Amino acid sequence: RILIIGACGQIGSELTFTLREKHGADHVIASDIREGSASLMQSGPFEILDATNYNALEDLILHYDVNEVYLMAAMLSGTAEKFPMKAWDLNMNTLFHVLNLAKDGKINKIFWPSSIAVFGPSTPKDNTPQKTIMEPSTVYGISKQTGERWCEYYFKRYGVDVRSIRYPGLISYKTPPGGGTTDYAIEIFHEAIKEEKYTCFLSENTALPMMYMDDAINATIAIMEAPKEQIEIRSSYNLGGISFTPKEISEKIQKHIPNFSISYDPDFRQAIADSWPSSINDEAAQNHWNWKHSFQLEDIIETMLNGIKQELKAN
Ligand code: VAH
Repeated sequence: RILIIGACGQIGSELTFTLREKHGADHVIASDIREGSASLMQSGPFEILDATNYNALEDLILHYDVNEVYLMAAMLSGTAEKFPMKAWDLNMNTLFHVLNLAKDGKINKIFWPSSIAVFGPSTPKDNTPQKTIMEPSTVYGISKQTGERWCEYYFKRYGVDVRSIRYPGLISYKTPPGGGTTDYAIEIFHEAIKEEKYTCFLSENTALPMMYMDDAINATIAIMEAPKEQIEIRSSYNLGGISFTPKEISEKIQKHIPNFSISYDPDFRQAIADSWPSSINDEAAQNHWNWKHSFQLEDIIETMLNGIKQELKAN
């Protein structure tokens, strides 16, 4: 069986639905520190789990005969700057627990998300290579860089089959944004529909790597289903997608919502965004496990606007 840790989160919730469709609801155990949406809770087995508690996690793994774990619980960049030690504890100890359970033979495959946040101000910003200088300047980025080192160590030393992707900013309408710096690209759609205006917490020319959630979910499943020998990189794979600025996306939204206006009031997250790349080279993922993203910016805009309007009608 599959266990998803952090199943109520931005990626975790959509991953849960997709894996349940693919493998059957009862094959996928969803878990989180708190309950999720009604649709998630009704879609299959759910367990409240504090994944920093090793014994609770081990009990769940053994009780449900879990052999594959997707560790999607983490504190994201914005919130992690407010609670550095809590972020370190959550992001690192959950990873150590899952890696050690695999080392002890209780799990045989792990997915662990890294992020373009592993890159820092000294990293080349455009078309950032898979292998390059990485001096992350955020708590979240440091935890992801360290996590990548441990994943590679557990693979090389103990043969743990852990696979990882450096996600760019992810955009979706099915779950609310969760404390990320890239989440302006989600908020802007909700505000454009509700208020026809948005105050952006990043400056207008802040280019960041972004991807629609469906592409990210497809990449996650593709890397997990690839034959072991194709996963040549056991730290984490760059995943590129597209790149845009708040100015570019707001101009495209205005084509759909002519009265939409945007203003800019950069906050502490501007420094986080400035430390990250503008675009990512993901040739390694393309070459090793046939990765290819499909959503372009226009597709993202249409999907988000239609999706939010449908959700508003449904509720
Ligand atoms: C964040 N959405 O903003 C996450 C992600 C690359 C950004 O890691 O923290």
